[in-house]
Amino acid sequence: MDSEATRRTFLQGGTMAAAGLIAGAAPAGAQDAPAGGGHEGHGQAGGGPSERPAVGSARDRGKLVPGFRAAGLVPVPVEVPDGPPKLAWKMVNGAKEFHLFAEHLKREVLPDVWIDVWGYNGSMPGPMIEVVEGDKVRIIVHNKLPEPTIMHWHGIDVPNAMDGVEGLIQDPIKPGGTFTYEFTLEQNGTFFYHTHVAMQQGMGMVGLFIIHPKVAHFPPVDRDIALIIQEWAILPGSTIPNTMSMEFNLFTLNGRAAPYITPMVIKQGERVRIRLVNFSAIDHHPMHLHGITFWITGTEGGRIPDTAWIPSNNVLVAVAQARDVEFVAKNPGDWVFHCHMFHHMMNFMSTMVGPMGGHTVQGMRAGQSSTGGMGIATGGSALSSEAFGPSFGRSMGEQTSLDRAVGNMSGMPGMGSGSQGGMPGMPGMESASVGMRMEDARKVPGYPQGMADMAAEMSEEKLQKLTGKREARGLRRDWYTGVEGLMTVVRVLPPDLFDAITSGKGDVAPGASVPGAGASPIPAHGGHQGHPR
Ligand SMILES: [Cu+2]
Repeated sequence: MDSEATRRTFLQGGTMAAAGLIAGAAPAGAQDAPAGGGHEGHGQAGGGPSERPAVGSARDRGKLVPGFRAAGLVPVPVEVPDGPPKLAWKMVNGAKEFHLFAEHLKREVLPDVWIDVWGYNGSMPGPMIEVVEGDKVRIIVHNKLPEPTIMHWHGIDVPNAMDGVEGLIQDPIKPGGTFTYEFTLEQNGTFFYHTHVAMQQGMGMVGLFIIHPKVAHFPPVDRDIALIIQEWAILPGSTIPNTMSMEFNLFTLNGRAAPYITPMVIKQGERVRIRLVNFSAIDHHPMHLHGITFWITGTEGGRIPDTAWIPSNNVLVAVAQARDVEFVAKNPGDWVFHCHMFHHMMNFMSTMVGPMGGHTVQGMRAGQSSTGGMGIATGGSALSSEAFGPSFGRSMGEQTSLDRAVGNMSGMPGMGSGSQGGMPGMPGMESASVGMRMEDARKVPGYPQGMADMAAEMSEEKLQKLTGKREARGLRRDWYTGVEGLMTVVRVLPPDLFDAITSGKGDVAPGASVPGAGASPIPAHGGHQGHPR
């Protein structure tokens, strides 16, 4: 089948199906409408303008629909948002020779928030090794850490002596020492390298190892993007991950937490592959894409035959797994792509809005009773002065304080309508969300559900680091207030807007990339005007 024709038909069919949906849509607020209402008009046999491609067909949800690139070519290089350049190699004695240096470094996970990690060649995650099936590789690992380390090639079918398990296979690489790994690659897919020392993994010692086929898989993708998921316990007042913790308060993609993760800027109509690697200690991450159905096309075992692909918009990536997903970016807009675990959609998640008392300055209160230590409220609402946050157990209450208790989005207490910086319990203060007096709002069970967050205290300098990126041009002004934790943005842009944004030239109005929404309103709260577009 002619691929260009397929693509055209698919895009056209998609538009018409969307129009059909709008025509047949149920009215707003129709929660109690009879089942089946509002769904006629698409997907019916017999043709018609609103017909969707048949389930199981090549065009089904864009399954085998190429983007702009012709089939039969070499694969496109993999992009690693926020990652370092891929690892350079030299051809030496018939092998691509790489050098990896294991070392301590600092990583800026959020604007001006630096944590101490271990990685490779000055970066965490380490630089991507990107090679081609059939390559012979020689990777020399240098240990610049003060303790022994080792290297494992996750998912790659290496000879046993190259497998990198200390004791079982080889001696660990001593501090100051090196070890040479050498093997030939006889597979393709999304793999990764990592230390096999468990606690070192928790310090960040991982990197991508992408093996391309010699000819791109069909349908060819225009964009191939890789993301490593990690989780961290950065306890109050510390910059060093607590690798013993089994609770985590910071989640990163390629070593950055949202909203500092760089959005993916896609031209409408491109076929996109996103490769996900989960290098978390104990958590799976259900990665959910809004607005676009993708196909799950690969695992850490390589390519899945297309007969076994699964359509989804949520791919569960368990610990140590890789998942490749592919989609045709036909639906324009700014779409979040995020872990759907509630606690992973925040940074420095705290106990329930707990007035933790600014312990980042004063230190965590120790020696509490079990009631106080667990943060059990005995005196009224969650915002009462008696309700201290927990001092041990699940507490991670970084960034929380009495003065700025909550504010995960505009309209939460502590943010918006001039209430910023106010004390939530202050008599007469209004809740910005409903115009209710705070003492009345506090009577609503469960209120408030906001968590302290980074956005609430962003300085202009920090905002510049988020919004000053070329990839952020044309986003709504307050975009970062809804993009937190393990979350990034897939920006699907019509070609003219794509060109305007990626060129970096001229003005792009805030909100231009949200079709139909119009320009961003003037921000209601001060301090955010004038930040770059
Ligand atoms: Cu998660």
